[in-house]
Amino acid sequence: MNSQWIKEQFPILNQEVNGHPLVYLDSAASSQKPRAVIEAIKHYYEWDNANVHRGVHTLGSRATDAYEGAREKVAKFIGAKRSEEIVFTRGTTTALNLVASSYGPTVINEGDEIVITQMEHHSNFIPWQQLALRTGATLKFIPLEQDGTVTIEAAEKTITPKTKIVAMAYVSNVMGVINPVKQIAEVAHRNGAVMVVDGAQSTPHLKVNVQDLDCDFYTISGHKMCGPTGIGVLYGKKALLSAMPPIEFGGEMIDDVGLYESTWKDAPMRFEGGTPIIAGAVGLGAAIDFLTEVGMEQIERHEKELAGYAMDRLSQIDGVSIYGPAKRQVGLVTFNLGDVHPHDVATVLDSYGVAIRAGHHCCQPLMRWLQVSSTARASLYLYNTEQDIDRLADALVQAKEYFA
Ligand code: C6P
Repeated sequence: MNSQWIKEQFPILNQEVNGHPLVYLDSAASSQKPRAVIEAIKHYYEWDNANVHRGVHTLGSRATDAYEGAREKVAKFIGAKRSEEIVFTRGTTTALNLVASSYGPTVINEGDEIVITQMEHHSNFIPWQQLALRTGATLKFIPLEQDGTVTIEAAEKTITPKTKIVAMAYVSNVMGVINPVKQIAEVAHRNGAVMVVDGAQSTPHLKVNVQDLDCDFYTISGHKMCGPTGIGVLYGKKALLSAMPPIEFGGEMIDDVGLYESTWKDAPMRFEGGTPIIAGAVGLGAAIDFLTEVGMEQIERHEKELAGYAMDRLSQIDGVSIYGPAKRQVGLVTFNLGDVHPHDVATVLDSYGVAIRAGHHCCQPLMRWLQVSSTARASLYLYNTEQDIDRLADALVQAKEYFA
């Protein structure tokens, strides 16, 4: 990877924060945007802006082509069989809630089981918890190993013929692990359950193929993969999406509206009522072009190497405790510095121009499992370099001295 060229593509990185060149290590919360994405959105608003699927005028057709073109790009990027399996949403949160609210009640009855893990982000936790509460189903957890990983053996023991839904993150936003979702999907299917994969943290960093994973649903947040905020994706197998009822009603999702009854378009349109997030989809399409040009395998390799370097540097600092397995699979390091509150650590780091996240990372059940209330987290992306890690380590040493 040409680090210099990549960094130059992200104008926001070329600035000083608190008198220091910015080091952005909070990409798991939201990634930065390359020039190509910013330009694509600008071009759309300057030349093509109109509503989609409605007007017959030229701008309407251009906007529709751009929007549907983005859907095709997403389908290809994640290896879906066809673009009708791609529903545009606001993000992973909306996508997971759509599955829980629409698909959930069609299969879950009292006594059934929904299986998740304790490492799930609240977006992949609360929708299932609430569905279980509404229906009288049992929420079960695949137990985590000591290092915070999930094993296929543990999944085998938890998933039973009563299980109707298994939901799990492909990549944890705290533990820095890749979960064996392909193998767990196989266990789910053997027991007659569907597999829902939260892809918020995997799609930006790994080459993903939903057909190879054989998951039934898969979710994406555009803003974590160089795209704009407000756009995401629910992938669903065609037969499942077509059998699901819509949960939002309005323009363009209908087939025929009668006085007392109505019928719906097929998926994905039935889930995209109202004016959709057109510029967001265009921006996501541009992000996919950019990531494809750089190469997902290259990005994955670069981040893994950098994560190893970050683990080496941080573990050499006395008083730093790192959570998750010793060997990093993805570019994410979650840690604490002695008993200093992570918000204080993040504030001192910010004064050196280093941006990290501190808090519970929307994973309170996992924090309980780790027996901490919050942590600091440095998360990497394709634009980070070893120098960025050195700056993080140096700032942490300063923070340590400051609090001592
Ligand atoms: N995690 C983080 O800093 P949305 O907000 O809908 O784009 O994504 C939600 C979400 C779902 N699953 C996982 C694994 C996630 O990491 C996230 C978002 C951010 O870790 C913001 S809380």
